[in-house]
Amino acid sequence: MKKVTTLGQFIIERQAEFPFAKGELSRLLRDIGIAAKIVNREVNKAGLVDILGDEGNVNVQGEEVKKLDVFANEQFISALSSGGECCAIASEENENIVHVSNDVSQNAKYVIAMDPLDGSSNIDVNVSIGTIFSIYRRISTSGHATLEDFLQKGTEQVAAGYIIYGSSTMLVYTTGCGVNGFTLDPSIGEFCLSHPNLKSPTTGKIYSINEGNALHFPEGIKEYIKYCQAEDKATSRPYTSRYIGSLVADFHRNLIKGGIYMYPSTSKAPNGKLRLLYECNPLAFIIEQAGGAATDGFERIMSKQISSIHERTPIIIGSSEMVEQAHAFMRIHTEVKA
Ligand code: P6P
Repeated sequence: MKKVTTLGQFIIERQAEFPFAKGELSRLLRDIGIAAKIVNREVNKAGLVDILGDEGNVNVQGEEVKKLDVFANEQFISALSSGGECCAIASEENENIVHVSNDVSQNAKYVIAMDPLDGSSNIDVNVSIGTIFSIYRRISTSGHATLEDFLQKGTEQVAAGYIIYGSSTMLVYTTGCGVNGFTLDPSIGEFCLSHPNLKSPTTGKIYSINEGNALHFPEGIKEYIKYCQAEDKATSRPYTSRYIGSLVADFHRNLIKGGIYMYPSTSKAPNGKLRLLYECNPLAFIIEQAGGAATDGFERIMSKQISSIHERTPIIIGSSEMVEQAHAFMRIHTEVKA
């Protein structure tokens, strides 16, 4: 009988990894795990109760808000607020920072940026969706958290992770000491260590991009896609095109199997679509810890200066050799243009 390590046991065993925390970060990760289980329960029965369909509102991004988005946002904010380790939250669902007002949390050391339910347009068609989170140590020393607490480079993250609500529900996170994956065992209601010290293959045969936007891609991306599609047995090409349209699902598959996900700038979206603070930076932290890479086509995602909490960025993320190959095409075609 293999030893089962729950998320809680693992966090305690690895406590020493958090040089600054006396247990606060551990409790923060515990609070996220609790909210994830509650959201998972609703996601799994979304088709059975009237929680599907549009809330009738639109979120700050101008996108239709599904009831499950609202529910997930509320659950994570509630769990993080009551846990007492987080003083403020930036969420895709909220235009401004959400300050945790209870006395305990006022002086908490950490702030969290999150996309509570990414890929929500897939909820009604039973496609995997996910939660993405990023944890920073606050810079401000007292009172309410400030925007500056959130506008830190991705290199300043103390932890990052995602939950994927798929054929099974997994929580994958890093604190900068490698990546570990936990699968929810519904029979005991615990996330159990299933993917210790996750490493991503240095290369792969899968490329993920919405080719419906192909006319508007930068030349370098167009040329890289042609490279992926060319016949070359020595490099296992043509690669396979896999695009679910749910970032966490596409990212997780590529993390495990090897592959590359691209959401480049287009003429319609000059800064791409995905959010730097609570989508790209946390996934960049994970992929780098797993041996992969994440850039905006020119610079490392985690080194980018950030100027607003909902700022978008182009992203190329996945197996290191594939990201480098895409970069080479971007460099050639940018130099040519320049
Ligand atoms: P498009 C979902 O809305 C999302 O934010 C990501 O989960 C997904 O990868 C991307 O947008 C899909 O965008 O423009 O290809 O539909």
